[in-house]
Parts: sequence; structure tokens; C-alpha cells
Amino acid sequence: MRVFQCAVMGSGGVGKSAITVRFINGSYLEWYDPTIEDSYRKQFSVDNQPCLLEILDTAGIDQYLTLNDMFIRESEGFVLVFSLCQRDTFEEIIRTYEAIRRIKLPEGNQIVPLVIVGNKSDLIDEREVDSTEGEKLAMDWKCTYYETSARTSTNIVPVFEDIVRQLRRSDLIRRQERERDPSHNKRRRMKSKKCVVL
Ligand SMILES: Nc1nc2c(ncn2[C@@H]2O[C@H](COP(=O)(O)OP(=O)(O)O)[C@@H](O)[C@H]2O)c(=O)[nH]1
Ligand SMILES: [Mg+2]
Repeated sequence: MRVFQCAVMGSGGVGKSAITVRFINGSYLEWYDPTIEDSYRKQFSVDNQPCLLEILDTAGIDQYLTLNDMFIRESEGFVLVFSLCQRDTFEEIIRTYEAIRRIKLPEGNQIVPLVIVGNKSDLIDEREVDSTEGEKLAMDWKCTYYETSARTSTNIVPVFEDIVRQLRRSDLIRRQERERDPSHNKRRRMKSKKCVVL
């Protein structure tokens, strides 16, 4: 089965691990080691079709920017998480999005499967980012926006179903491009030959 690769990115403390683990095994732990980077695989069904999703829960350590670039290169889809209770984390996903565009679009990708997630929706009184701001960003980036709570398990599954739908759509577009223009693939391969020195 085709394995879709997606990365969960965003500032430290926004709930990337809580969201990922909630989706993978349904549990919620108050504390995860923030430095741990882990990848998980889950088989589930989206629109009555089975799929296999590999999720990389990044540690989001800002000083390792080159590492972030490597995750972006290796991933096909992105879940960009910010905390609804911390405005600076909303600004941070804009910077991550710019890095994704810089890396992904020159590789010949027309669109990048992406979901924006505003997490901690259960902390109603502490909200610093309005729903309309997330929705506007999603409109600008032509992607989708969800408000989640890993604590109450709100909207967690829809986030991952959505990224799978986008990944399938992007596969389909690529297949159609290939059928229309067989030399397209060769050009893409030539363009993407790169050497990364870390
Ligand atoms: N109230 C609330 N707290 C959350 C939620 N998601 C995560 N947290 C808490 O936020 C802190 C950071 O979560 P974590 O998943 O480790 O963040 P990461 O650094 O982005 O992986 C932990 O104390 C979590 O318990 C949520 O939806 N609601
Ligand atoms: Mg974490």
C-alpha cells in the first residue's frame, strides 16, 4: 500500500505530540518529552478506502533549522500547528509555511497538501487568535483550517482525514500530468537531484 508521509510542525508546546498520540492510540498524556521526535504509522479508512499514513512528530527546535528543512524535503504533506492561546505560535507557522514553499515548489510541486491547526480550543478564556484569522490564512494558502483540542479529542480525526484526501488529490494530479506529458517526469527528476550537506 502507498505510504503517505506527513510532518506535524509548529512551535514547542503547541500540542504536536498530544495531537499525534491522540490520533494514533486515542490517549491523552499531560506531558511528553518536548525534545523527542518520533514517527508513527497508522492504517485507517478515509472515504471507505484504506490508507497508510506515516506521521512525523517533529520537535520544532528552532536552532536546528537545517533539520527542519530536511523534514520538509522528506514529507509530502504538512500539519502546521499553533496554539489558539499563544499569538507568537501563529506567527511561527507563517515562517514555516514560507520554508515549505521555498523547498517544495521549486521541486515541481504545484500545490502542497497542508492543514492549519489551531489547538487548545478547550481553553476558551485564554484565546489570543480568532477563528477568522485562521480561516483567512487557509483561504490565502488554499488549504484547510481546523480548531482542535487534543485534551477533549475535538476535531483530531478530521485533521488527518483531510490531509489524506489532499495527498490523494495531489497523487491524482501528478498522475494526470504524467499521462499528458511523459517528459514531465524526467524533468522533475533532473530538477530534484540535490546534495544536502548537514
Ligand atoms: N488545554 C490543553 N492543553 C493541551 C492541548 N494539547 C496539548 N496540551 C498541553 O500542552 C503542553 C504541550 O503539549 P505537547 O504535545 O508536548 O506540545 P509539542 O511541544 O508541540 O509536542 C502539554 O502540557 C499538553 O498537556 C489541548 O488541546 N488543550
Ligand atoms: Mg512534542
